[in-house]
Amino acid sequence: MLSCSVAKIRFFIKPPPCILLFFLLSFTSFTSTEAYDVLDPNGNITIRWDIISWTPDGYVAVVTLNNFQQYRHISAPGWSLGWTWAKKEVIWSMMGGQTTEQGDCSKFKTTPPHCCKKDPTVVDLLPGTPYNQQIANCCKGGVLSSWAQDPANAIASFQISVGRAGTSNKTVKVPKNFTLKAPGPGYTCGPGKIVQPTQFLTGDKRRRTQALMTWNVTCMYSQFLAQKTPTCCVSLSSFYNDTIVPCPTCSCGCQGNSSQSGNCVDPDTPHLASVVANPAKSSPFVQCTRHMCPVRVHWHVKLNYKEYWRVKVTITNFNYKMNYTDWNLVIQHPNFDNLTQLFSFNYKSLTPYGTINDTALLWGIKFYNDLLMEAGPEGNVQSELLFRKDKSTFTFDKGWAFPRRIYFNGDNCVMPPPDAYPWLPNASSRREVSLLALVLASFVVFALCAYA
Ligand SMILES: *[C@@H]1O[C@H](CO)[C@@H](O)[C@H](O)[C@H]1NC(C)=O
Ligand SMILES: *[C@@H]1O[C@H](CO)[C@@H](O)[C@H](O)[C@H]1NC(C)=O
Ligand SMILES: *[C@@H]1O[C@H](CO)[C@@H](O)[C@H](O)[C@H]1NC(C)=O
Ligand SMILES: *[C@@H]1O[C@H](CO)[C@@H](O)[C@H](O)[C@H]1NC(C)=O
Ligand SMILES: *[C@@H]1O[C@H](CO)[C@@H](O)[C@H](O)[C@H]1NC(C)=O
Ligand SMILES: *[C@@H]1O[C@H](CO)[C@@H](O)[C@H](O)[C@H]1NC(C)=O
Ligand SMILES: *[C@@H]1O[C@H](CO)[C@@H](O)[C@H](O)[C@H]1NC(C)=O
Ligand SMILES: *[C@@H]1O[C@H](CO)[C@@H](O)[C@H](O)[C@H]1NC(C)=O
Ligand SMILES: *[C@@H]1O[C@H](CO)[C@@H](O)[C@H](O)[C@H]1NC(C)=O
Ligand SMILES: CC(=O)N[C@H]1CO[C@H](CO)[C@@H](O)[C@@H]1O
Repeated sequence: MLSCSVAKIRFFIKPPPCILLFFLLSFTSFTSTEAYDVLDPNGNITIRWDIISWTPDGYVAVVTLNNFQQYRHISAPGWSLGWTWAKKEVIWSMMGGQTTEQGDCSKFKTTPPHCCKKDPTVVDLLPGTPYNQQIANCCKGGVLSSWAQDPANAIASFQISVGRAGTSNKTVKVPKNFTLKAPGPGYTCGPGKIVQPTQFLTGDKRRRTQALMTWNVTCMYSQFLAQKTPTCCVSLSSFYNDTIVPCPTCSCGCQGNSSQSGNCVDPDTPHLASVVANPAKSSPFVQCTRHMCPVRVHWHVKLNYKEYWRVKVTITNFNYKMNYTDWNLVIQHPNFDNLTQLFSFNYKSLTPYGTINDTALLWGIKFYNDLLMEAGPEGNVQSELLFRKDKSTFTFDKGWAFPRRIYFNGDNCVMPPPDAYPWLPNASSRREVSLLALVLASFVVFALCAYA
C-alpha cells in the first residue's frame, strides 16, 4: 500500500521535488544533522600525547586513544590517526602501531626513519604482533570498544619516537590538523591543547611518575559528516492488534529494477552460496527486502499483566557478509525507569539528560549472543523485557508502548511514522488524522527513496 502512494506522489510533484526533498529530509529520520548525539552529549574520543623522555633530537611519547563514547565503537578494519607536523619532525621508530606510509627518507644517510612524511597516518598493529613490538593496550587491529560496554577495551595506545623535534617543553611544537578515521569519515578533531602532565602509578602502586609534557586532542562524531545512509530500521507489532507495522519501504535504499542486475541478494536464489561468496567489493551483500536495511529491530508488545507488561525485541541481520561482533542497541522509552527484568542481554541505563532515566543500552552476553551472525537462519538475537507499570503514565493508547528512538551500533534506525503504529481497538476517533498522516508517511518514504 505504501509503495503505491509513493508512485502517486512521485507523479504529482514532478517539477519542484528538490526543495521539497531538502525540507522533508530535515524532518524525517535524518537527525543526522545534529552536531552531536543527544543520547550521548559528552561522547568523544580523546587522544592524549604524553612525552615520557627526551632524546638527543626529540622525544619519546605514548599516544593514548580513549573512547569515551557510551555506545559508539570502532570495529574492524579499525581506526587510523593522522596529523601534520608543526616543524620538520620525523618518526624514528614506533611500538604498538605503525604509519601506513614511510614517505621520502632519501635525505637520511644512516638507518632511515620509520616515517618522514609531513602528515603521517598511524594504524594499530594486528593481534599476534611479536611481544618486542607491543606496548600496553596496543595491537587490537584498531578495534575500540565503547565506554559503557567494555571500558577496559575502549583504550588504544602506541609509542612513538620523534626526531628533529624540540627537546624541551618550550621548543616542542604540538602537531596540527589531527584526523581520526573510524575507518571512514565521521569524526572531527579539535586542536591539541597542552594540559596538566599525566600522572602514572607504578605497578606496585607505591610510586607516582609523571609525563614531561602532555597534550590532549578531542574528536567528536557526527552522523552528518559520516554521510551514511541509514543502516537499520524498526518494525512494530503488538498483541492487541494483528497489524505488523513493517520497516518503512526504502528505509535504507530501494530495490533496483529487475532489469538492472540486482543490488541485493534474493534468499531464494538457487545459487545463494556462490552469490554470497563472491569476493568482489561491489557484489551485493544485503538480502532483498522492501526496506533494504542490513539490520532490522523488531519491537513486539507481547503481554499485559496487571502490574507489568512484556516486550520482545528481535534484531535480525540481513547482511550476508557481516557478522556484527559486540553489537549494541540503544533504546529510548519512558518506561525504562522501571525495567524490572531483562533476559539474555546485558543492560545499562544511560541518562543523557541527567535525571530522566528513559534510555537503555543493550548488548549481547559474551560467548552467548554477542555475535549477531550473518544473514540466514542464525542471523538474529532476541530478548524479552519486563516493565513495571507506573499507573500514572502507562497506556497502550497512542503508541505509547513503542520505543521513541532506537540506535543499532550507534546509528539511528529508521522508525515507522507514528501514525502507522498499531492501534488499540476502538480508537476510531483518530481515523481522520491518520489519512493525513498516511500522505505524510508516503512523503517520508519518497524522500528516503530519492535520497538512497
Ligand atoms: C570528552 O569526554 C569526557 C568523558 O565523557 C568528558 O569528561 C570530557 O569533558 C569530554 N571532552 C569534551 C571536549 O567534550
Ligand atoms: C615546562 O617545564 C617547566 C619546568 O621544567 C614548568 O615550570 C613549565 O610549566 C612547563 N611548561 C609546560 C608548557 O608544560
Ligand atoms: C590544516 O588544515 C587546514 C584546512 O584543511 C589547512 O588550511 C591548513 O593549511 C592545514 N595546516 C597544516 C599545518 O597543514
Ligand atoms: C586529557 O585526556 C585524559 C584522558 O586521556 C583525561 O583524563 C584528561 O582529563 C584530559 N585533560 C583535559 C584537560 O581535558
Ligand atoms: C524501472 O526501470 C524502468 C526503465 O529502466 C523505469 O522506466 C522505471 O521507472 C523503473 N521503475 C522503478 C520502480 O524504478
Ligand atoms: C561469520 O561467522 C561464522 C562462524 O564463525 C563463519 O562461518 C562465517 O564465515 C562468518 N561470516 C563472515 C562474513 O565473516
Ligand atoms: C534507571 O532505571 C533502572 C531500572 O529501574 C535502574 O536499574 C537504574 O539504576 C536507573 N538509573 C538511574 C541513573 O537512575
Ligand atoms: C490496528 O492498527 C492499524 C494501524 O496500524 C489500524 O489500521 C487497524 O484498524 C488496527 N486494528 C484494530 C482492530 O484496531
Ligand atoms: C469496542 O467497541 C465495541 C462496540 O462498539 C464494544 O462492544 C467493545 O466493548 C469495545 N471494546 C473496548 C475494549 O472498548
Ligand atoms: C510503579 C513504579 O515502580 N514506579 C516507579 C518507576 O520509577 C520511578 C523513578 O525511578 C519511581 O519514582 C516510580 O515510583
